[in-house]
Amino acid sequence: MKNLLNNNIIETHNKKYFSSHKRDLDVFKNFCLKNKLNYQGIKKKILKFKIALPSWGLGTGGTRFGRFPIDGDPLNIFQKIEDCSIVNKLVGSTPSISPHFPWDKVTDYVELKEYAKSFDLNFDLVNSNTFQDQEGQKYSYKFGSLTNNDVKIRERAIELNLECIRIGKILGSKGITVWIGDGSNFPGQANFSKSLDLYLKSMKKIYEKIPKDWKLLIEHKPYEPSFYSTTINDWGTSYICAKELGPKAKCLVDLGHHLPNTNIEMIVSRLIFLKKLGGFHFNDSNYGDDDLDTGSTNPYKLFLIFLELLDDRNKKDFFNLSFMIDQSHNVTDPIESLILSADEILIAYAKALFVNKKKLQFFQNNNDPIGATLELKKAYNIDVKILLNQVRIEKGCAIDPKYLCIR
Ligand code: PSV
Ligand code: MN
Repeated sequence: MKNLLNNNIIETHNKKYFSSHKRDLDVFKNFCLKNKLNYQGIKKKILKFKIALPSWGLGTGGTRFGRFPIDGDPLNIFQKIEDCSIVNKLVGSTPSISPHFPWDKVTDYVELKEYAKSFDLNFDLVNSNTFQDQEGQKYSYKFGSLTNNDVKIRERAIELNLECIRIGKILGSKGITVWIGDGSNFPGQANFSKSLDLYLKSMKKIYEKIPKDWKLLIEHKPYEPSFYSTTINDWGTSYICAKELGPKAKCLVDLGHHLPNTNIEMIVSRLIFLKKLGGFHFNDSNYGDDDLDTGSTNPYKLFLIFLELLDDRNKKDFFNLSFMIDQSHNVTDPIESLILSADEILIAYAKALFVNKKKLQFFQNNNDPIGATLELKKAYNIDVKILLNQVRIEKGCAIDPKYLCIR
């Protein structure tokens, strides 16, 4: 397997921290024993947990007000794969990459798959971009894609999604995420029902071509680029469409795609209840799709989301969900941001695994809000860092890659 990391960087780093880690691990194991916490069982689940990296997250992000590229920005999908391999070598929980087309278009997809494989990486869900025009594009998406009034433009957008499916099959992907920016910017500009009807008609044509073992994920978002109305604006609309399309269609929750203070954990619970939760785009948000790094501002919410994901109703499906990071790195080195974000996701997951469900249910059944909330805090306040360090050691990764980001 190819390795782009500087010689011995992991070994040197691990040597430095290994003896203190061993001491801390003993203390942590004793703590688990004393408190009847299932250390081995929880470690096993964390070892199994995988997060996909977004190909577009490896380049420096930006806003419409500007972009500040850094040295070493990857120029193409091959270089993005190389950067993903560095992240995964260090953290061990991100073995796949989610490509976006046409951004990541190449001439030979077999070669692309092989290139990823040479770094022990594979391809996660494919994504279609019908929210931007590409150079020389005959039909414009300015007034929408799958819901455009013009049948030729709708057909073009459908065709791009079908092309993504064809590419995804070669890459070994098992699904596609469809996010469209369609909507309107002025009251009266669009007929809401007509847009939704056109969306469903277009999506049915895409759904027909979804392979048996694939999933089609619908991603909702309340606004941007459409600022007055968006066709697939919320989880309810996403659910209605997924239900109408069929069993292979599910809903994807991008954490940033909600209005401020939305109870996202409850949305997660609803979609689990309705058997339509398909996947996640992790990031953090203060206002709305501001693409902050995962867990950077609201780690407790992330923990509450994982708690819902660990609901008994989701037991069978948990590991079939597609977990992915989707954030824009405007002021940081994307590699460092992704390392930290992967860690934050595992921290939230581990803490949620430590919640004593039986006790929680007891407090719930006895109408004891303080008891219930303290039970959550008890788990949330456990320092799971040592456990995650141990997981990384067992995977041959860096004990704590965060320290490599500190200068
Ligand atoms: C839209 O804001 C989004 O979250 C969708 O997932 C896109 O595919 C992605 O960002 C890239 O722009
Ligand atoms: Mn997203």
